[in-house]
Amino acid sequence: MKIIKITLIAFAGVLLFTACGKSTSSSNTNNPTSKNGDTPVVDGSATIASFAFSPAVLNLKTGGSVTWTNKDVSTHTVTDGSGAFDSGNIQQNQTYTFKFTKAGTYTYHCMIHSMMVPAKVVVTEKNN
Ligand SMILES: [Cu+2]
Repeated sequence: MKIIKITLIAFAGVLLFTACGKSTSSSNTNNPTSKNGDTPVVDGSATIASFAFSPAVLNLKTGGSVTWTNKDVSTHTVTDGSGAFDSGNIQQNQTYTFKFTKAGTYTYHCMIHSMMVPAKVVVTEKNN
């Protein structure tokens, strides 16, 4: 009887482990790598390459600037959805820099390519 119980517990353990493993890997897929991690930076940089903004989320402190570099042959723009900033056309290897003085979440996109996935700059107060 004792052996059966142990076997059942071990089996349940394997099931739990499998479930945990699955949920961990799926959450990784939903959260693409962020070069800057979760720690807000004073000044940040981002790239536009292969029709994608990277990192997808950039954490910044107020007063900090972000410089975007276009690594594609194609022209792109860095355009905030609520009009806070708009780079205009950025040619290959050109950069655009914007200084963020107000805290908030800025979701930006490319005006030329509607299929490009929007990215975010999350700005928090410097004193926090
Ligand atoms: Cu574009």
